[in-house]
Amino acid sequence: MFSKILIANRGEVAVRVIRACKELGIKTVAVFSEIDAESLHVKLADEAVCIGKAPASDSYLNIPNIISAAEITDVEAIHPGYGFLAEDAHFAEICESCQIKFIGPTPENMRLMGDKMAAKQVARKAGIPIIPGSLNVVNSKEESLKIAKKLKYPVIIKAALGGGGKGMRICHNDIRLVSAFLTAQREAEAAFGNPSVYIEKYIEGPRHIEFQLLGDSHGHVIHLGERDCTIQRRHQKLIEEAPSPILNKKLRKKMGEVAVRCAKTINYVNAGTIEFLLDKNDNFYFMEMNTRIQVEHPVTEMLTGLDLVKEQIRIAAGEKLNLKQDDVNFRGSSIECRVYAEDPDHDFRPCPGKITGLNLPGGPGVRLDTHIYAGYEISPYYDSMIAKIITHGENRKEAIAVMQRALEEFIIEPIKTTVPFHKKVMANPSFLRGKYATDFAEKI
Ligand code: MV4
Repeated sequence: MFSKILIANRGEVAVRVIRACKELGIKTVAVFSEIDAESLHVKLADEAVCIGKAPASDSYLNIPNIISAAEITDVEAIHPGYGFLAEDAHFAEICESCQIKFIGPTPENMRLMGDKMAAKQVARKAGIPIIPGSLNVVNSKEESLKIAKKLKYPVIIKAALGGGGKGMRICHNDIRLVSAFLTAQREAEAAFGNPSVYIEKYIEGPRHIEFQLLGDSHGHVIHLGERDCTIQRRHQKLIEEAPSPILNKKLRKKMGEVAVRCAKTINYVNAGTIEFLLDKNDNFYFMEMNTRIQVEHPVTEMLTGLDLVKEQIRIAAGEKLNLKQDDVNFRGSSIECRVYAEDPDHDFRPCPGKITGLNLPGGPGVRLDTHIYAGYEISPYYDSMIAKIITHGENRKEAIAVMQRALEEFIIEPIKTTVPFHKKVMANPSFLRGKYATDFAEKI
């Protein structure tokens, strides 16, 4: 096992990884930007190294500075968290070439799944249904019109290196398609440095269901069930829950099996997630694979009693999974509400500032993953997510009741947050019945 790990991240996920390390008896090194000097992850780690100025490109994305910090502090491994360099195959390669273990999938795993069209073909070969669409990059508007004609409207344009909804465009007719095609190319170029886009049939009113996977370096892969992440706004997830209120046993078994098979065909190592779209007729389709620990991983941890970050570290250290598929137990129901520092009265724009008053929820069935504290100043430089409230109950109704109670306890001054939105959702009849689709958050 490693004796010292560097955490190449900030915020709640850096705190989360430090907690796992402490429990495993591993020393921790935090890295931080100049503006993050007073951050919780810096205070909790055994050592901390400043890696540059506030803009992420100068610090949390600055590979030479992070590798220098790792060399100076003599760590054996780097945990990238999520976001920043977590899915950067090049960074993982540099780590390995410096004899530092990257705690995550192989560079090959990341590169393959980062190419969304290549990923679809892998999934198809593993027996997962894929959404009908172009098999290759679409290079001209003429070609896009031809493909749309074959698929029939509505269609969706996606960036080849995209994911997470960035640069996506839904089109209902030829006129819109031509302009959307050119905009999508430009957006893809700006966001990913590559203008390649592809086209798919647009699935209307779907659910987003993802399966959590763990693979070790000895060829064993298991799944830890699904999370329903349908409630999103502008491709930002707001609420996740498990088990999904709309999956039956048979469908769950089938989706879990194909997800495992897909991961096995690419010799997938470490924690990963396969995202599916589920349509109104219970048809499921492969959407993409995320090659990292995800924000919403605590939902699965509450349900299974496992610690996914510890599993990641053990896998990276070369240990075998000490769990077989049948050993995974699922108990009750779990929900996560993401708290963003955003102002709902001003189109959900980020609401940074100093926290003068704070009460965080607790008590039975409540888990709080956060880096905030009274007196902390929320920076405008990074993601505006400031906390995750995760609740557990013996069933969905109880998990919701615990969440309603926890949301009442969450008090933060003078910051505007998504807490009022979550309170509204937890009292919404459609949500309570488990009946909602991807347009739910925009309509409520
Ligand atoms: C889709 C889709 C419908 N049809 N693809 C959104 C995030 C990214 N991973 C892909 N996304 C979608 N892809 C086809 N062919 C609908 C979405 C989508 C969505 C998916 C899950 C949750 C919320 C969503 C909101 C808008 C669009």
